[in-house]
Amino acid sequence: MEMKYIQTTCPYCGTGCSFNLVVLDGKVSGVAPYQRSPVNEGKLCPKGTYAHEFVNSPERLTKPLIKKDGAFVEVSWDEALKVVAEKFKSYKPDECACLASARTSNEDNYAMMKFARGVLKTKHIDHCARLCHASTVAGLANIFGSGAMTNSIGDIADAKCVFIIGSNTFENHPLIGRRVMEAKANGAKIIYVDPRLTPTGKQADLYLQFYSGTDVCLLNGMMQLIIKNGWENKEFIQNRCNGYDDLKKEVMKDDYSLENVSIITGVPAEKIKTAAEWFAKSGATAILYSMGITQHTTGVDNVKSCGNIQMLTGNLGRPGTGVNALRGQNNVQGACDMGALPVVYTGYQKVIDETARKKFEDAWKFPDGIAKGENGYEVTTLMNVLSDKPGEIKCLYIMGENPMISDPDLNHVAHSMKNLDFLVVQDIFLNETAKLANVVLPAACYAEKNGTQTSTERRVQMWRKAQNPPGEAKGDWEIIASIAKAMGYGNQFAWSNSEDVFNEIASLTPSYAGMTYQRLAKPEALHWPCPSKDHPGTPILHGEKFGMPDGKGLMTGIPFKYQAERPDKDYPFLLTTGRSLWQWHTGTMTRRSKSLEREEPTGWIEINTEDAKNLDIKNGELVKAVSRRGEIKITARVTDNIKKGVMFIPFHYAECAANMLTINALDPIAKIPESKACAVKVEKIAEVK
Ligand SMILES: Nc1nc2c(c(=O)[nH]1)N[C@H]1C(S)=C(S)[C@@H](COP(=O)(O)OP(=O)(O)OC[C@H]3O[C@@H](n4cnc5c(=O)[nH]c(N)nc54)[C@H](O)[C@@H]3O)O[C@H]1N2
Ligand SMILES: Nc1nc2c(c(=O)[nH]1)N[C@H]1C(S)=C(S)[C@@H](COP(=O)(O)OP(=O)(O)OC[C@H]3O[C@@H](n4cnc5c(=O)[nH]c(N)nc54)[C@H](O)[C@@H]3O)O[C@H]1N2
Ligand code: SF4
Ligand SMILES: [Mo]
Repeated sequence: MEMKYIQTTCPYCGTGCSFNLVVLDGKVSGVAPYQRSPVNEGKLCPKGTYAHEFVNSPERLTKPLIKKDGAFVEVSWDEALKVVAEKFKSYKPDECACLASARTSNEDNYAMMKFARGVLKTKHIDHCARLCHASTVAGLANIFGSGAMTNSIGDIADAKCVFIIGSNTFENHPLIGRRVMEAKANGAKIIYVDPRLTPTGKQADLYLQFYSGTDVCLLNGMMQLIIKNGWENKEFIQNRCNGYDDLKKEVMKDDYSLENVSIITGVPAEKIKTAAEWFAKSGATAILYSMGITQHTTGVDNVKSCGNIQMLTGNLGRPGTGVNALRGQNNVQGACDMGALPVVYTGYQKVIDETARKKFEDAWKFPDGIAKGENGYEVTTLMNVLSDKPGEIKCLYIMGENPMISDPDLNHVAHSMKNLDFLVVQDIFLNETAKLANVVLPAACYAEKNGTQTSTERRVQMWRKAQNPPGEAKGDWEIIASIAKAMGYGNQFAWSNSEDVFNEIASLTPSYAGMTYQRLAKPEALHWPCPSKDHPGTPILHGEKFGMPDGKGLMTGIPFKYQAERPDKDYPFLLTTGRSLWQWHTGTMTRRSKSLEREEPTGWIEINTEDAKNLDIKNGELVKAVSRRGEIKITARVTDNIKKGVMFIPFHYAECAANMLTINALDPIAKIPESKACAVKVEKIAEVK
């Protein structure tokens, strides 16, 4: 028997842990620690520990599939490519749209971006970052000039106060959670703000249990207290920020008096006071936030408020401080960096900037030009256009996404998808979206390809091939290149390996320009920006100045607004949604991983004990949860850990899909849906006698 260890990085979350894949006789069969990564030092959470289990699942896609008379039939690659190429060629430029994937490598996303803009000549390309950190990208770029996590994971341990708002760090970024515990062991105070007392909250020194969607109100209230007590960092404000007067005018309003804020958020006044004092006086406060902040119609406002309070207290540009937006998927940072967004090419070079457009057009050398320099549709807008203006978009090419479970208001998504003329899905499993496709293309998973991915701390790390893909599955960029070739654009996609793709990326992307596979192969890899071959990379952003034209951060007054749909007489509860430690999104991988699936094999709705009593609902009982958009049957989990009036459903489970209930209401700037707040009612299911 031949055994080898192949060092690679985790395919799940944006923390970017490394491990070894154990390969027995050419097949991935286990995970073993890799001690030298500074990110996780050999430690892993359960998903990393069992990241081998889905790889050789018998349900992996192994052959291209074409739907004929309503049923899928296996076909050869030649036939599949011919059908796809002919169909793609039949559409006008902006009649096609592409969804790239935060699950796949930078090389795969770059290839998809080049394919969309160069081959299909469409301006419509986006991916799941829209459902995730679109508010961060828009919000932080607006105030700091760069839309990424400001600090590195390691230096969270240096914080004197860690303020966690809307992030269940211990379950969703466990190896970042480890740094929070290090900070605590070093004497830092941990403040936790969430409607649910999660495992993260249970480690906190101070817990603020509040109503979903009242983040801006709470932060404005804290800022008022900070200013009233003279705890603001006057020097930082003076030297490094613009807009203080604007901020002050808003937060000093009576609306944000301690009394009002306490009523609106549901947090006792004393706790808000303590939070403001610890926050402002610690010497180094790090904010950690994630979906509780971003997934709102006020997502951008929430993000900017986190920036405001950090500028007010001077907690930026030093170790242990920062606005740390914890990016979710393994490579969501990279997919954004690669320009898999409707407004930018790689490295956030704007499509509406003619110089940038010309740069890519000249470098790519498509004989018939590339897409016009116009912004395309976000995935959420795309779903609305498909539904409301049938015929405008005819064709969709999806790589590694499952909107039929992950997008809000699934009845609406299903209606949108029906209006497509042609759908191609490229995935490792036949997910719920693939079932609707005309053509399904089998892709290689992380363990079967070389490539790079960029973690939440902007660290660009390697994936290394450990086994061959099952059957005839192929790497994503290779599939994209084959389609391009079948459409007559072979020259533009003539890469012979993933390193070729990466070198092309580096040549067109200033923040990646100094990176090579050789440099990235080191255990610590490199953080972008890394503009030249001798540059050491940049773990902390905004040390001396911000990325704004005048180098100053922008403070803005943010008025508090409620969510789009508030509880009322008919739908009296606030529903929020999120994740479980054991499952990953739409479950394609974790539900095929037996060690993970057995821990949480189906979904549940968390109901506060008092609410359950009033509704006459018992723990473990099957109930009906209903919103204005749909209903599901789901098991009740009665608990004191959730705020009265608020309910929670993890969105992983197709059989009781949270997104049947959620609302397709969008932040006006980021176009992110309000997955964290809508109104529901819950009913007992009458017993059948
Ligand atoms: N195990 C596991 N880990 C994951 C993932 C997974 O699917 N499973 N997904 C990854 C991805 S892509 C992402 S984006 C991250 C997400 O990571 P998180 O953001 O940590 O995940 P969520 O559970 O969606 O939401 C976090 C918390 O927000 C709280 N919350 C709800 N409403 C509000 C609100 O209005 N305000 C505030 N402040 N908080 C609120 C919820 O109660 C929840 O505890 O996790 C990544 N890690
Ligand atoms: N209600 C509610 N809805 C939410 C959220 C929420 O908190 N609440 N969170 C949102 C967030 S933050 C996110 S990020 C999205 C996630 O939404 P999605 O990205 O749609 O969810 P995933 O299940 O991660 O889907 C990824 C797909 O990629 C496939 N895949 C994995 N590896 C590869 C590969 O190498 N190649 C290819 N081609 N395919 C691959 C998987 O099999 C899977 O089908 O969900 C969003 N939806
Ligand atoms: S913390 Fe994230 S990257 Fe690390 S092992 Fe767990 S899922 Fe993988
Ligand atoms: Mo995400």
